[in-house]
This record gives sequence, structure tokens and C-alpha cells, in this order.
Amino acid sequence: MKKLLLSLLFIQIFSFLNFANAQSRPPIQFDYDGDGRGDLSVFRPSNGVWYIESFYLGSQAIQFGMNGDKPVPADYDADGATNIAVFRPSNNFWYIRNRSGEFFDLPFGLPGDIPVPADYDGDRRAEIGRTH
Ligand SMILES: [Ca+2]
Ligand SMILES: [Ca+2]
Repeated sequence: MKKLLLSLLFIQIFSFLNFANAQSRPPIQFDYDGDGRGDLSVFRPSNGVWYIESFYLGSQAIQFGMNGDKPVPADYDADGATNIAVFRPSNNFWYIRNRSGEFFDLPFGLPGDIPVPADYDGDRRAEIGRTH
């Protein structure tokens, strides 16, 4: 009985430490499938296709963007997976795709700006940002 109680106590402490560790861990960059591992990816401006190689989803080619767009992948919706996203300097719009394939856009920036998305307020959700 004493061994069982000690085992249960150990499991609870271990679970708590794992939870605390997961909460304090920074999000993995370029983790498109959200499995906690970074994935290889390239954005080819000539055809606007993202090529992603992930352990969980395998090889993917996703059309999102066009020539002249700047790739700005980040986790904008805080679901633990990197969102495919581009910044279009020609109109200063951001286009962000979610895991379901839906996208939203919003204007932010001025001609000549450099997009710098990051989690500026520590809520584990990337914000759009620009510098000039
Ligand atoms: Ca991954
Ligand atoms: Ca996301």
C-alpha cells in the first residue's frame, strides 16, 4: 500500500513538472503540424507555393501567395502550429492561412516596411509587426 501511494505521488509530481515545463517552453518555430518538432519548409516566390516536409503530415505543396510576397510564417492563432502567411509589399496586406485552409487578410504597414511578426506580448500568439 505504501509503495502504491509513493508511486501515485511520484506520478503526480512528474505530471506537474511536465505540465509546468510545457507551459514555459517557447513555441517551436516553423512547426506547421503542431507536433512539437520544427518542419522543413520553403516558399517559392515564382509560383507562390509553400513546400513543407513534416513528420506528421509528410510532404505538402500548398499554394498560398504570389511573386513578390514575403513569407511571414508564425503561430498567429495560438493553436501550437505555425500558420503559413505572407506579407504583400505591393498593397501592405498580410495574408494568414489557418490549418483548415481558411485565410484572413488585413492591411498593416507602409511602402518599404519590413514585416517582423513575433509574440510581442507573451500570449503565445504572434502579432503582426513592421519596422521601417
Ligand atoms: Ca512539426
Ligand atoms: Ca497556428
